[in-house]
Amino acid sequence: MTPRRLGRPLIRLETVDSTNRAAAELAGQGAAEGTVVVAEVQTGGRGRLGRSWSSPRGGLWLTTILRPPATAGETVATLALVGGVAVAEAVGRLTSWLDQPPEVRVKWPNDVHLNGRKLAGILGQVCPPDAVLLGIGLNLNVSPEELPFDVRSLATSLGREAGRFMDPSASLEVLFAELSHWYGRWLDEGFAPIRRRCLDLSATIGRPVRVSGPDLELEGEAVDIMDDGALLVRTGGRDTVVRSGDVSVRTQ
Ligand code: BT5
Repeated sequence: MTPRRLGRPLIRLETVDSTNRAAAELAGQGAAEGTVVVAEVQTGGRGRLGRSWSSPRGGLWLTTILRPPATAGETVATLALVGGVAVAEAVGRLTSWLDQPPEVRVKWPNDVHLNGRKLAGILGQVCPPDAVLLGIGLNLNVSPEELPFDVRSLATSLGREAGRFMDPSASLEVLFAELSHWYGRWLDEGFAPIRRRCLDLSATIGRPVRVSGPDLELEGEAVDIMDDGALLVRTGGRDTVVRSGDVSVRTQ
């Protein structure tokens, strides 16, 4: 396997509207694969589908420029899961010293949850002609009180769950090591190993879920993650392939 080191060069900004927007500009100027933009504060952090991402001081807000061999829809979907697995593995390493490490889960299509609350979100975007921007927002030392009221009760931070201040530079290094590892595997072996790890770490597989997407609403059981990163949901005897949308686990 060819080792690939993501996270160099590292461009540190104090305040920016969105690291994905800043990275798009750099990618357009030919920035190399692995270049990362990281900001202390984002004033216009973006989520999916036009949603916003709250980015006060204390979080890791960053975008990595990737130049994969293709930039089709499934590339972005599977790379978002590469990001999810890498974040989850990094969080696992950063909390392994605790007597009772928090439960880390990947929640399809682009979240990482810690003890049932949203810790991180991933935003994969194609940047024509040949780049993919992998945005990661991780609440490192953000206290939920600093987040908007409607987000607060659903979110958590690593510092809060670990019960101590998390060192940003050390945390970034662990995150880049995991991202480099899982992106390298994605390039060399395809999505299969990431899919397997996603299934192990999944918050949804085998659980009753509600899916709301741009063009569908359904309830069923999440049964699998497909080769192209889609989620398979079973309702009665019927399977539906879900390519985008939000999934919530139903409590019965
Ligand atoms: C995401 O979107 O979860 C992807 C978020 C990606 C953010 C990173 S930060 C660096 C890079 N630059 C950017 O501009 N973006 C990326 P989505 O699945 O659409 O979730 C958005 C929803 O998450 C919002 O509507 C809120 O409900 C919730 N949310 C917003 N800020 C949050 C936070 N800090 N922590 C937890 N949940 C949050």
